[in-house]
Amino acid sequence: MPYTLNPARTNFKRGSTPGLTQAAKQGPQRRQMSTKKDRLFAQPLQDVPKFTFDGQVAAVFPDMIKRSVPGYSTILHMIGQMAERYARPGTVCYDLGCSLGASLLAMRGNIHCSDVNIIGVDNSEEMLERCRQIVASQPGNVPVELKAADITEVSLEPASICVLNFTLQFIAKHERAALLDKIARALVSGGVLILSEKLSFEDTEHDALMTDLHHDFKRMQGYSDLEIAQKREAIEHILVPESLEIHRQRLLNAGFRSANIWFQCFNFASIIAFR
Ligand code: GEK
Repeated sequence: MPYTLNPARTNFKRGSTPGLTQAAKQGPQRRQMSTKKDRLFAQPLQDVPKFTFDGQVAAVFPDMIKRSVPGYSTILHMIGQMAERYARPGTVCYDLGCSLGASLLAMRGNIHCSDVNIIGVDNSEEMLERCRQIVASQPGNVPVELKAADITEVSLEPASICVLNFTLQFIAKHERAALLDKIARALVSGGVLILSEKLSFEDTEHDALMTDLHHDFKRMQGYSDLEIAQKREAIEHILVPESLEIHRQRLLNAGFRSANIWFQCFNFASIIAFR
């Protein structure tokens, strides 16, 4: 069942909402920082379970993604900036694989044109439940609808912006082209896809260096070697990165007129593709 938020309920002035925690009053970034620290892989595990977006992950997700993905906060800010530029009246702005709604909140805070709807889609009920609470606690003028659905199955309305912020990497490789074809068909002329992904590199030496630098980044963020190793094992075959060349070719095949990198830090990058 999709969760539909009544815009009238979320259309309040910043700081004027009774009953919210101080962190909630200070905006999405501040509130998310107040969530639990990610210690999910801190203790030695006999059998490292396969990674899933369950309740435990949802509870620590803002801390986990911020300390695991270099540039994550910058990308969110820039998604807001791009939403301001590319959102069009009479269209939808999609956040596909929205998790706790960080990208859709970045869009909502920066869309100034009228008659725009934001739709967030995620197939983790636990993620979406927290997302619903966070979105309802934040001020905003643009209506937000949250759908519990598989993004490979959901049908898309005419859209000016689609965001896949580190989501495509979790979709089975053989389903990625069909998903991008569907997004390309939904986007209006001049519409954009923002596709952020962990990348692999054909040059094995460079690939190893980027992996090393990423692990250094995680150490600097306070993760231990054990946490890094166990998370890596848990996520193997679940998060499947591909090369920039493969991403670009697939986007061009789907009908995007261009697809170029606008952000990269080590093996994490974001592409902007135009219809
Ligand atoms: C952010 N975009 O913070 N259908 C729907 N959702 C899916 C599917 C699927 N088939 N597969 C995975 N997901 C967010 C971060 S996280 C990235 C996105 C990360 C969802 C999954 O439940 C999770 O919430 C999200 O995609 C990936 O800007 O954890 O590295």
